Amino acid sequence: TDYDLIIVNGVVVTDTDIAELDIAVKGEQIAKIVPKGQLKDAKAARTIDAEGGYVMPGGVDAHVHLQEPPLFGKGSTADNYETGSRSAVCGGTTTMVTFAPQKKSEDTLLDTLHATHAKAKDVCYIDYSFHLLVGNPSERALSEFKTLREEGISSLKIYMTYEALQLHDGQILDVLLEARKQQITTMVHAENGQVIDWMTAQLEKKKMFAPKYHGTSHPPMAETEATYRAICLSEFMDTPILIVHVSTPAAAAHIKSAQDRGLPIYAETCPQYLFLTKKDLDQPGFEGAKCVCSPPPRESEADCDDIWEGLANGTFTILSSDHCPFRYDDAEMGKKSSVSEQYPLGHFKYIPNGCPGIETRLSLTLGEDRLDLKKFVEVTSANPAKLYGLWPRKGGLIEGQSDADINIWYPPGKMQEYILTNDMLHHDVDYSPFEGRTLKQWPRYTVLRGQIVWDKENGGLLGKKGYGQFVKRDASSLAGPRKAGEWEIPL
Ligand code: DUC
Ligand code: ZN
Ligand code: ZN
Ligand code: ZN
Repeated sequence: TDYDLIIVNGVVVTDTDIAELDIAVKGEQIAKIVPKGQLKDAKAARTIDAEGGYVMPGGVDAHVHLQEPPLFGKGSTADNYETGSRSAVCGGTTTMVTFAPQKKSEDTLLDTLHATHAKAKDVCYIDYSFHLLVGNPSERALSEFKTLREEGISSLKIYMTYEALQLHDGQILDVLLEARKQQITTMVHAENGQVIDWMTAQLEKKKMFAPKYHGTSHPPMAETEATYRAICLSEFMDTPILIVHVSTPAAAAHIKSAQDRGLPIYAETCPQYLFLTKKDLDQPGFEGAKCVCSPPPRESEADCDDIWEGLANGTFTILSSDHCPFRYDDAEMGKKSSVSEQYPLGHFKYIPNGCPGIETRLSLTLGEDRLDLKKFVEVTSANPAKLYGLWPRKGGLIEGQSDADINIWYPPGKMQEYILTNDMLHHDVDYSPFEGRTLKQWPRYTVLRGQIVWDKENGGLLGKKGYGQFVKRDASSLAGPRKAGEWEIPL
C-alpha cells in the first residue's frame, strides 16, 4: 500500500482555506493533500468516505483543569487525566494543554511539572502539554523559567484573584520580566480579588447566600478593571499576555483597543460565555450551582452576542473549554460541598468554581452556525497551536509537517439532531451545564496521529488509554515582545 489512511470526498477546512480536497496519511503524519479525485489510484490500508462532510484539524483545547486541587475547599477536580482526555477525544479534541498547579506554599516549579507529568503518563487518550500555574513567584521559581523552556513548556498562568493564588502587581511584574527573557507567554486570570471579597461581604451581611449571588459577587467591573490593569502591566514590560476566559463586553473592548494600538495582547473566551447567562445561575433550589464558574455567566443574551462578535472580529484569539469539573451531587468536594448545617441551602462562596465542557466545546459552537468556518478552525485549533508553540505539528493540515489529527463532521442532513444529556458524555462528572441544548453536529470520525480514535457509528471510542503523548512546545509563533533585543526595564 501507498498510504495507511485516505480520506476522500470531504470539504477540507483549515484556518486559511476551504476546498474539496482528499487527504492521505502515512504513519502519524499528513502525507498529501490533493484536489478531490486525485488519490483514486492510490492504495491505502483504510479509506474513509467523508460524503461531503467538513474535514478539519483536530481540536486543540488550551485551557483544561484535570486532577487539580480546587481554588478553595477540599479535594480535587472530578476528572483525572484518563477520564478528562477520554471525554476530550469523544468530542473531537486531539490535543489539550492542562495546568500544572504550583501552590503558594511551594518554592519550585520543576517539582510541580514533574508531579504533573506523573499524573498524565501512560493514561491519556490524546496528546497533551502543560501550562505552569505560578502560585509563588519566588526567586527560585523565577530562576527555573529557563529550564521550563528546555523541558518544552512555553506558557504559564497567574491569578489576580483567589486568596490561595492571587499575585500582587509587583509579583506580576516579576513574572512578566522573566517570562519576557525566556519567551514565555503569560496567561492571566483577570478579576480583582479585593472587589470580589468586598462584594461577598456585602452579600453575607444581607444573608444572600443562594447560588445566583455568585454572579453578583463577581461584578463585570472586577473583570474590566483587572483586564485593563493586566494590559497596562504587559505594555510596561513589553511582553505578551493572554487574558483567559473573558466574559465581559467592557473587558473585551479594552483588549480590542490594546490590540488596535499594536500591543501583543491576546484573549480567550469559552462556550459558557456564548451560551449561558445569569438566568442559568438563578434556578430553583440549588440547581444554579451547576453554572457556577469564574467569571460567572453574565447579564443577558446581548452580552453573549458581544462575545460571539469578539470571536468573529478577532478580539478573541482562541476559544477554550475551561473544563474545570466538579460533581454536583458530591457533598465532600462537589458543588454541594457548600451545603452545611450553617447554610442548609448552600452558600455561593463555597461552591467550587468551574464547569465541565471539554467534550461539548466543538460541537456546540459549530452547531450554532454563527462563525465563519475558517474562523471556527482558527479559534478552536490553529490559533491555540500557534499561540502556545505547537504549530505546525498541531492545529493544521500541512503535508509533511502536521500530525494526522483530523475531525470528519457529518455532512449536511446526515445527522439526526438530538438533545444533549449527560449520559452521552464521557467525563466523570454527573452533569453538564449544557444539558437540554440541541446538538446539530458531532464529529463522525476523529483521527489522532493516524489512528482512528473515534467512530461515532461503529464503536464510538476506539482510541487507547496511553496512546496520548506529551508534546514539547516551542516559543509562541503568534506572540512576542514588540522590541525584541533592544529593550530595557524603563528606569
Ligand atoms: N479559573 C479558571 O481558569 N477555571 C475555573 C475557575 C477559575 O477561576
Ligand atoms: Zn525536569
Ligand atoms: Zn481562571
Ligand atoms: Zn480555568
